[in-house]
Amino acid sequence: MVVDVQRDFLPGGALGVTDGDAVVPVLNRYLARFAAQGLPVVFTRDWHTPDHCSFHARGGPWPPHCVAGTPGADFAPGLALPPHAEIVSKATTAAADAYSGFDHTRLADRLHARGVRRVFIGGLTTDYCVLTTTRDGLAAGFGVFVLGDAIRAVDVQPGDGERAIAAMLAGGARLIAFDDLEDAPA
Ligand code: VGL
Ligand code: ZN
Repeated sequence: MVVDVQRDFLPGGALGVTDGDAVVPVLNRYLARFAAQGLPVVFTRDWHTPDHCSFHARGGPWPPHCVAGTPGADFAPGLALPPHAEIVSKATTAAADAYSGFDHTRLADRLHARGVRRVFIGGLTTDYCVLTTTRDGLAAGFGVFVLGDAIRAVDVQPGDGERAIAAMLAGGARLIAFDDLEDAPA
C-alpha cells in the first residue's frame, strides 16, 4: 500500500512534509518488486472537498490540501503507478475526515477476498495516514509491515514520527527496509 504520496504532501506543497519526495524512488523499487511477483498494489489518496472539515476555514487542523481533482491532489511526479494498481480515495465527504486507507473504503474486505494476509505500507505521512492505516490493517487481521525507508512524518511536534513508529511496533506491526523484504516473515 502506497499511502497518500500526493503533491500537496511534498516539499513546497500545501501541507509539505520535509523530505517527502524522498519516498518516491524507494517506493518505486518496492513497486517493481511487487509487480515482478504479481502482487496487488493499492494507492490511497486524500481526496477532499474544497470545504472539507479538516481545513482551517472550517476550524480544522490543516491548511487546505488534496482537494479532489486539483494538481495538489495528484500523485507525486515520478511515482510509478502500475497499470493494475487499485486507487482508493478517502476522506471524500466534507463532514468527515479519514486518515486511514481502510476508513469507509471497504478495502479490508476486498483484500481479504483476494486472500491477502500481509500488507506492506509506505508513504505519507508517518504520524497520520501511515499510522492509522497500519492500526486499521492490524485490527482487520492483516500482518502489517511498515516500510521504514519509504515513510516521512509531518512532525507537527518534534518526535511525532518517531512516536508513531513506536506505536505501530507496539501494536504488532513490523518495521522493514527494502533489503529485508525477502526475509519478511510469512
Ligand atoms: C494526512 C494530514 C491531513 C496524511 C492527510 O496523508 O497523512 N495528513 N490529511
Ligand atoms: Zn487530509
